Amino acid sequence: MTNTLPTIALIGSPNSGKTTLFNALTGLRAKTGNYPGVTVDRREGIVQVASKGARLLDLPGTYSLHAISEDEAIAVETLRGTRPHEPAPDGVLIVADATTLERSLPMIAEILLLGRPTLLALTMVDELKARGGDLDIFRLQGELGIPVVGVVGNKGLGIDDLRERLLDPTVWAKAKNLPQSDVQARFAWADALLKKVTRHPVQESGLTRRIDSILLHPVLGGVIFLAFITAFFQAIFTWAGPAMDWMASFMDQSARWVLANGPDHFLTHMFADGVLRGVGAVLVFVPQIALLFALIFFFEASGYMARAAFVVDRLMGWVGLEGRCFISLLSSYACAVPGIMATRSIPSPKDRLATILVAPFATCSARLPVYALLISAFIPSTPVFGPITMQGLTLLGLYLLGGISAIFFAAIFKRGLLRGASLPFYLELPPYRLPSFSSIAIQVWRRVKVFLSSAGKIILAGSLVLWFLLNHPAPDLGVGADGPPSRQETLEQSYAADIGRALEPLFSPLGFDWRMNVGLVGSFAARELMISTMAQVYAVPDDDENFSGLRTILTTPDPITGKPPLTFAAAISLLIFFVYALLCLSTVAAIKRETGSWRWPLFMLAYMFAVAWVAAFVAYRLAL
Ligand SMILES: Nc1nc2c(ncn2[C@@H]2O[C@H](COP(=O)(O)OP(=O)(O)OP(=O)(O)O)[C@@H](O)[C@H]2O)c(=O)[nH]1
Ligand SMILES: [Mg+2]
Repeated sequence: MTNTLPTIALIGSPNSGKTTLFNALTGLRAKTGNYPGVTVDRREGIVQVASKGARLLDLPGTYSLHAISEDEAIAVETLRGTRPHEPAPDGVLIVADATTLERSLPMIAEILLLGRPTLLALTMVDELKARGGDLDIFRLQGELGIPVVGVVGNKGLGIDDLRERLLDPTVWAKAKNLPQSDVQARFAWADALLKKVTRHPVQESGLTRRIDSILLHPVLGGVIFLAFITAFFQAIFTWAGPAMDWMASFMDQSARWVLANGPDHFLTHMFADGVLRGVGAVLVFVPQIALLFALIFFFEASGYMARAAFVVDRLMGWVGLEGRCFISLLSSYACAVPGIMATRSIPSPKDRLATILVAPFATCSARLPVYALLISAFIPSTPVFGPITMQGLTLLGLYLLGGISAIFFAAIFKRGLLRGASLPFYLELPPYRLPSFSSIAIQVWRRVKVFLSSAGKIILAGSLVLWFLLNHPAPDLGVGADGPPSRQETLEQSYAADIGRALEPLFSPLGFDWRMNVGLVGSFAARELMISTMAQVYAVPDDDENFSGLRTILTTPDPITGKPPLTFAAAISLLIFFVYALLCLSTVAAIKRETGSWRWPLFMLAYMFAVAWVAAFVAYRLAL
């Protein structure tokens, strides 16, 4: 049935509110944000009134029908119907920000000249009013010869009216008053039109100007940016701590309860150790990851993201990368996959590739559990400055190390492999907006769901495979052995131990023992498996009465050998290895998709592994 529905494409400048409108019309929850270039791919949904329906296509924003970057090309090709296997849309819904109509009119003229059924939605009419502006929408409708609807997408105002009109074929008119096709005439037409429909011009937002004079200040801006991210990482530690401790203790108690009360069957052990301890060790990080995303989304939705891109553009100028590369690196701090996709908005192909080549150095949320566990085990929570502790600073240091390394390697690539002049950097600065709690909550919940479902699949499967490899073959008791084999004996003779030992020549210079090697193998599927491996190999002896979380276990000396399972130097080495190594199949797949061949993903796997090995080796030697 969906194939027979008419298709309507949403076209408009970046940050004009297309995705917000798309969500309001279809009930979907595609990602929005208050900076240009949030949407970089097409997405479709169904808009319905009673029995009538249409397919709605949300597209990346574009300033004209002459695309200069990959994301713009997607929008323009979809509109023109030049994408393979995709006919041109039946109708066009132009989305224009009412407060900056003058900037949209030249493209509106271009779209009208295509001669397709077209409708115009004017968004942000609330901001227009608040800033003293007034437009004569009837007049605009008459002049353009197409229906025009004013909406407030994020509050749902005008949406029902727009939906009715979208689905009523009688309102779809072909534009009558076509502008001329040459560029000059189009601009003149736009000017004249704007004069006719403007009742009151919109005022500059005083608040935005005042905030910008501080946040974009040449010196103060940089200082505030640094203070902001320091507070950010401290918050991740401080605020998420109690919830995580509670979850950790809950998971551990459940595993004990199952072992104590379940039948003595291998399934009981598999469930307690593989599922509850293995997956549970990863689930503990849900509060922290939710908080990380909440802070990032707040950052994106408030409008500070675009300013930070400017502040960093000044610092990154010498690298030869523009501020937009920073936006995609910053998105990579949530997850490298959307970060790599966000490079589509970078106009220069060489800058784009250089950004892809370093994006996985940005500290994605999958590293957070590993960092948080090792930091809480090995770094004291000594206060350093007010609420800032040594632990928060170490976390910040690791995040910065990732970011600085990304910029450093990008500079190397831009000077060698990808030499070329940079295009000048421009980025439209959106007004500051107070993000709504519900929109942030919705997006955080969506990310947590992704995390949970990946925990549900890769991490559950990985933990179970690990459980099997760690507990088989059952140890050979030999003649005269007394009692069942100890947990230690089982582990030492397991298949996992064989695999881990086979890797010793490669990893023992970094201070890793076979257990950590097993975790590293698992990390190639998902970084979180490192935690789940540790939870299983260093598992609490079943008779241990007091709950002592994984972090205590890692640092408590073994009664027999007198050494803790993980030494300080090995922990530092592991942290550094995780900063650099490309350990993520989804990222490798995304790089292949975006660069179109296996060449770059293989190159990245190799060079990032080499960097990780050398850096971890140096860190290990220094820490010793
Ligand atoms: N005040 C107000 N804000 C809006 C309205 N519509 C959207 N916004 C906000 O404007 C920002 C941009 O919205 P998006 O829907 O992501 O814009 P977009 O056109 O999809 O942007 P790109 O995908 O980057 O091209 C978000 O912060 C929205 O919350 C509106 O009608 N009024
Ligand atoms: Mg969008």
